[in-house]
Amino acid sequence: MSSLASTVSAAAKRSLPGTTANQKLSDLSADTVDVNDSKGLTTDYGIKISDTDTWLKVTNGNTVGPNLLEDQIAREKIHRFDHERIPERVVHARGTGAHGYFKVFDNRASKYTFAPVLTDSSRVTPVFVRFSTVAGSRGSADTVRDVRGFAIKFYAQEGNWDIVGNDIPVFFIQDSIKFPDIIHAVKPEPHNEVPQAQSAHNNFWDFFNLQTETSHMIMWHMSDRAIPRSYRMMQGFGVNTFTLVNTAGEKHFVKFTLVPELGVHSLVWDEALKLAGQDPDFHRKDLQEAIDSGAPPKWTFGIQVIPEANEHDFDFDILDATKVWPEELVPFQPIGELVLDRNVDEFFPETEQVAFCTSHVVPGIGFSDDPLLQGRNFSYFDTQITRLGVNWQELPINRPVCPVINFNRDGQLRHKITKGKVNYWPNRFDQVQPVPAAQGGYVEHPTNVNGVKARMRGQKFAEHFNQAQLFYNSLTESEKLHVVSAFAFELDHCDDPLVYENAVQRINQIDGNLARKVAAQVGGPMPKEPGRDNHGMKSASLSQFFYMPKVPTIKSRRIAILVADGFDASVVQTMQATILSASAVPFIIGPRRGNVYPAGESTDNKEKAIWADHHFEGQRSTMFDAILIPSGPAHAEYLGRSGRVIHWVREAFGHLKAIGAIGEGVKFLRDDVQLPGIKLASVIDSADVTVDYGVVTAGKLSQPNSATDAIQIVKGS
Ligand code: HDE
Repeated sequence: MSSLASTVSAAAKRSLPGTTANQKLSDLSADTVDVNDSKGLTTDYGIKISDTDTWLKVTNGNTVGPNLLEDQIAREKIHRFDHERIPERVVHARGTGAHGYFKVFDNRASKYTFAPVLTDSSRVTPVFVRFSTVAGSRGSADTVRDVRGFAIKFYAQEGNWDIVGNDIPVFFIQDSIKFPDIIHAVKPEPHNEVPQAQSAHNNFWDFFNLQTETSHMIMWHMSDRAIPRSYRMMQGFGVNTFTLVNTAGEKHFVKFTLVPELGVHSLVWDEALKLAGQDPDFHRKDLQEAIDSGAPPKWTFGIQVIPEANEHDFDFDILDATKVWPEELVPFQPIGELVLDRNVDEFFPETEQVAFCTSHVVPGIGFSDDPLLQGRNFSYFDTQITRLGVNWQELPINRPVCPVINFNRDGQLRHKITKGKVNYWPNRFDQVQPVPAAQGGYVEHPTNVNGVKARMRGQKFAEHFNQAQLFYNSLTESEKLHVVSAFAFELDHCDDPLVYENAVQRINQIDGNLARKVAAQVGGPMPKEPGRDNHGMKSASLSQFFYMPKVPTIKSRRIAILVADGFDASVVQTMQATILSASAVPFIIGPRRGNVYPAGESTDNKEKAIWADHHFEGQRSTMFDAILIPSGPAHAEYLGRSGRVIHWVREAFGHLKAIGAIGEGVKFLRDDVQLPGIKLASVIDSADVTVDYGVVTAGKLSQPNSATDAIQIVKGS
């Protein structure tokens, strides 16, 4: 057995750590090698390598001559390196992924579909999910203002089913033929390839001005939805209208939606901007850390369903991807849950090579005449050929867990070897497999189609503003303020007056007040009258506050405890224990990475020291969800002398984060940080807790190791 083969089988035998085993993971393990199992370095063709550091040369003992082309080992190494890159995705190039599973609660969806993946509760369907931004290149930052991709591959027993969704329920355009235009407009401008991963530039806003169907989506794009706190805290939407068919042959239109267990949360814009430089991998690391630390993200999976006969009952076209189906009209029905519980072993073969296609559906699920979906069904299949080659469906991450057999053959990098004398159908061996399936095959729902060929859109597609207003009206006041600031930021980055002046006019067609607030900042002409009346209607589920978990939770949140030598050990221990008991993650931030000593302990007493995970200059408040400052006179005095630590706390306050302090920590807040207008506990013996604007303070914990005060502090309640 070659050394490669032996390492493959050793990896295949090893159970995969920290995860629920599933059929897809076992399937992948057959192709997984572990460098730790290797018996030594080899070439790609299996011979052992004794020297990987020096190219073969000519020498006379004293001097060394030129490299020899003969060195097949060196040539192979360089040649493989030269060809490591493949084209990045033309959109959604920046992303990250994880494995998990999907399970339905019961068979409640069988009213609508016979697809077992949606109706059989005894099944656990393996999934792979890839999250992404849209506009940026593969190496761009995670926290930019953008739509987020939420693509799911379900490895079902009947074949792969892909939902290639986003975190926003609508899209910019109605007809897929406009996709190259909107993407060219948002991507870096052609003359200078600027800006990277930004919609804040002339071309994007020029397109918005001229293509009014973008009105609804632009409102979502300017909202907090476009700067999520975490991939784990986003909704997921299939966006397009699909169909479901039940055993009686009845057809329903359907939209697929996922709701995160942790609620929908966002960064604030200043934080997102800073994180893009301070930690460009913020979302990627967040997902990986949560899974590794045993906090697997979970979503409720639900459907909105409209019977075929009711297709035309709405004042919008249900096949128009720039429209939501308001939940007041079409309720959200939860049917299952999706959990991500395993990180990838290697990014490239899994996350980079995974390929999703909207045309991948299983029996019981079908398409609609949604003109965006119809074009997508062509595009995804097509684009994989540029990226991965024609045999991309054979790649381990893409292949289904059910049998695949057919007469598709050959092409570059074909892996599979199929036995048999014929590769066509019908053939003289007509009882030989693979014959077309007698049952269980994919059958299109018989749908009557007649008419003349024409380049046109449905009549109701002509309305572009009602739902843009509906979305804006449904936001809370703070969400609305963020929309104003987002427009103002973006248009400030457009230097062509034609662009920002026209943009103000276009916003005025959505909402007059909004347009005036934006105009006041960006220098556009101040509109005198609204461009159209606002209908005033709202839909509760459009605001992200609608998704606050019923029981508030800090699960998986990152909480920084700022310490310097002389901190109060019992307070810090209580804080740490309380954070962990709430399934959140405490980090000690100190003057140095290493031991920090509590009050009364000398540097000789290492057992009493606490280990600081990071130092104040090494991290920033942006990377944490809340900040705690324990008591301890010397420690608080040190914090008060450090401009960086004061900035940590002021910045966290500016980003609306919970801040908690005890004893001398409160004194530090009052005298050094000087939070304006905030009520703080007076730093005396009192255990009373003062809460003001997310700042929670107390003179001391109410009793030794009191957990309740600390819980209140970490929750910022
Ligand atoms: Fe995509 N889109 N898209 N898109 N899209 C791609 O396919 C396309 C649209 C979405 O993590 C590409 O494999 C067209 C809507 C995600 O690998 C490409 C149209 C939605 C991903 C493509 C749309 C999406 C893509 C590029 C308009 C939300 C990343 C690489 C008709 C429902 C998937 C690839 C991943 C990727 C085409 C519009 C989501 C070029 C033509 C609407 C999440 O095929």
